[in-house]
Amino acid sequence: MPKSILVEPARVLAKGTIELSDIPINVYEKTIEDESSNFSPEDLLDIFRDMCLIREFENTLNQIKLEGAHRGVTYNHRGPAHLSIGQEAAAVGMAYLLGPEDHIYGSHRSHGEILAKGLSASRRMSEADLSLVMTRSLDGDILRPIEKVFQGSTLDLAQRFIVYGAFAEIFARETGFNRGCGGSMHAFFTPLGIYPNNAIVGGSGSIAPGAALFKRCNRARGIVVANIGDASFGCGPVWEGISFASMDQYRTLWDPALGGGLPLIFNCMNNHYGMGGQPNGETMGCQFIARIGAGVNVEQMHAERVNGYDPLAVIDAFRRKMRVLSEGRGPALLDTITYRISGHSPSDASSYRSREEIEIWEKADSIVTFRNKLVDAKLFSAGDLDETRAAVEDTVFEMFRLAVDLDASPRMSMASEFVGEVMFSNKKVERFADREPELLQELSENSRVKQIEKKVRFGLENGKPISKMRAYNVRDGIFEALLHRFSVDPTMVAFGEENRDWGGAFAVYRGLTEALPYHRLFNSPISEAAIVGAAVGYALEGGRAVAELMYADFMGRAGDEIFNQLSKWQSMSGGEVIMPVVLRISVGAKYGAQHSQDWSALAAHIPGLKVVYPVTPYDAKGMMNSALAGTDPVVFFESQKIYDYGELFHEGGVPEGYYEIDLSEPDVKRRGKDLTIITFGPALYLAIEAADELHSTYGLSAEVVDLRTANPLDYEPLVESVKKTGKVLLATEAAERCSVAQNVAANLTQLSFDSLDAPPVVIGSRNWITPAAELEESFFPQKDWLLDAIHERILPLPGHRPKTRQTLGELERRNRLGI
Ligand SMILES: Cc1ncc(C[n+]2csc(CCOP(=O)(O)OP(=O)(O)O)c2C)c(N)n1
Ligand SMILES: [Mg+2]
Repeated sequence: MPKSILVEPARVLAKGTIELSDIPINVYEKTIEDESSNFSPEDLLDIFRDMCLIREFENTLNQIKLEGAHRGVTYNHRGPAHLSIGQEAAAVGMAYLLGPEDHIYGSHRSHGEILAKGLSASRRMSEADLSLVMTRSLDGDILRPIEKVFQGSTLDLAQRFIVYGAFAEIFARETGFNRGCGGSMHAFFTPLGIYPNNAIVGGSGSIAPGAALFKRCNRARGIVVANIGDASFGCGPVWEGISFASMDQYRTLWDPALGGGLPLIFNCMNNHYGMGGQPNGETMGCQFIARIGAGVNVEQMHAERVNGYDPLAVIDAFRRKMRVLSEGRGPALLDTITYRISGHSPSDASSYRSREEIEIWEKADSIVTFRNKLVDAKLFSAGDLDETRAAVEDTVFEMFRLAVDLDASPRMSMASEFVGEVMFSNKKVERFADREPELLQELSENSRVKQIEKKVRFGLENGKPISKMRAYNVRDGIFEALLHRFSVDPTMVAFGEENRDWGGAFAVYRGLTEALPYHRLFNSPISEAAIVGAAVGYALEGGRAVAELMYADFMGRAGDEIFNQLSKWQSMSGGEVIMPVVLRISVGAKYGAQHSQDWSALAAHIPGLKVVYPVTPYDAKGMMNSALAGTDPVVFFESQKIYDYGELFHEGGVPEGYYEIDLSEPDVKRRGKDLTIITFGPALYLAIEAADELHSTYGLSAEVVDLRTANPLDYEPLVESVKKTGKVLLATEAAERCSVAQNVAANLTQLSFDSLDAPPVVIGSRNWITPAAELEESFFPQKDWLLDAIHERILPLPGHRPKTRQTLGELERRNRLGI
């Protein structure tokens, strides 16, 4: 059933004005006395202590970066340290109300947020739970060195655990939160609700909405906070994330029982600077980040500016925004004003700001101001607070000393393959939750299921292809695999552009609209970065996501999300998180230069992605089944040319039941002995045509091997084939230069050198733009190109007269010209 949001001329053409409401600016004006019902003196002391702890943590790093020593302990920290001295009140205020079920995502400058969140979450946990977190995390490796130097209460131990885990991570120790695989800009620790911090400015802006989506779709407790800088509001993915997070459908079309708008706060840590550029007055035009809310939705994202130099003002704002989120009226936007007294990094000479400016903010120091407030309110004496501060500084120092000690806190050995081992999780998970998957109908009632039932699951009858109407095709294979997993894993969701009523960009999802509630299959905004980013956030939270990009050509729009986020969080977590995302990417043709490129090589080049390209219904179903049962990010390329192809290779056709195909295995599609043709993508069908002609005209039998996958890739079947034939041609529809086929050719040259009669030859598309549909034959490889290349460079074909230029001279010429 299509949704019904009627578009009426009378309404959309009616005269009027858009009314905006006032955006509050620094409205908090309560005194400590006014807040007495919200905070006990101990609570206020905790806030003070946490701010001091963060300041000392950052001071320590500043000292060792600038002077190579702190309190007599020398240390050379080679990596970065983006410090947040001055931003402590904003961090502590942000975290104060959050428990372990509330999840924060952050930026490259998030040490303070991590510490504040860890401390706040630990205070909100039972001793037993907190102990479990510490003893179980990394098999106790973080805790063990601390226990050797400290015995005390669980909460005091937790304080040390948080400081030590963060220091050790920054110093690349095995005992760090992420075994040193994350480092300063990426440290995180999910058991306390501290999710990835991102060295890509604004990176969390597209990921956090997916985390909040998980909370809604799975009715999980807690909220999500995206802590991002003021300059990050210039980033496209941040705007896309905001747009994804504020879609009307959460409240208009989704089951109200899910809770409405996303429980997400975009919290701008507004320190007034990028590195040296100033969003306010120079690089942006909004003057107030809070103003952005006015352009987003009717509720203006409940945006407001908050005094982030007063922790209580920030807590007050969070309390009010959290109420808004709990009413299903999220997302919210906070413009939390703060100031970075430290440089962007310790080497920053602050050439972009005056000494006077820094001094004014130093005078307004939030820690001193808060201390004086507590003293003025007669809650604590100055002496008490100074003692508290000194004690916490000592604790930070002890943990620093422990973290730099190579015996207590070793680094991973250089010879270790650990990083390699955590690139992929390689697990299988049937379902990520035990509840019944939500479906709108019995699957046997589904129109698409019924339609497929009538199809013929093998594409040949008496050796001849059957009609496209009757043949079970590639689309059906992908559909069946998806439907299976939707019916098994209740956490599984799919989204992308035109995914619902339209049936997915190329009708793979047709029928799913009837079967799935809105929140399991929905249309996203045209925001490729947010689509992939949200899938990443969703998976980090513990669910399975399928995201779709309409064309490979749009990968650029989601470049960071594919190349830096989807691919890297498993390994940057030190193997602590998994990334069960399937990113379906359709490869086009006939649509010219910006809609017809095969960019599989871009994905294959990036460590941390599995990259597959099945081109038969049997392979599509089996490989999608594997991708959807696994825990790794799989970029799943699909060719638009062959969506409606029947199964021509797998005898017996495509099984009705469930089966998996190993994602690393190439497949011999036709046996032969004289020559191997290796294909990637739909070039398989071209290779079959060429093999037919080699046989009929030249009496040669070619073995055709379909790679099916670019990474991981088991070379053994390829090496075996080449051992037999001694000759190999590779064919791909991707532009030839730096293609997956070129990489395989290079490796085969090494692996099969002794078997080869000639170097492997790669035939791909020209290194041009894809021309108009009518001219595509000059661009995509054709049968003659393959035959001519074999003749010129591998095995002279008796009597063959080349129709195209495939000589070595031509290869050189093209490369010289760069085309
Ligand atoms: C995508 C991207 N562009 C540029 C950079 C380099 N860079 C690192 S921090 C930074 C400024 C970020 O400013 P803001 O978002 O306000 O955060 P702040 O540093 O002030 O905390 C820049 C440009 C980056 N890391 N990522
Ligand atoms: Mg900034």
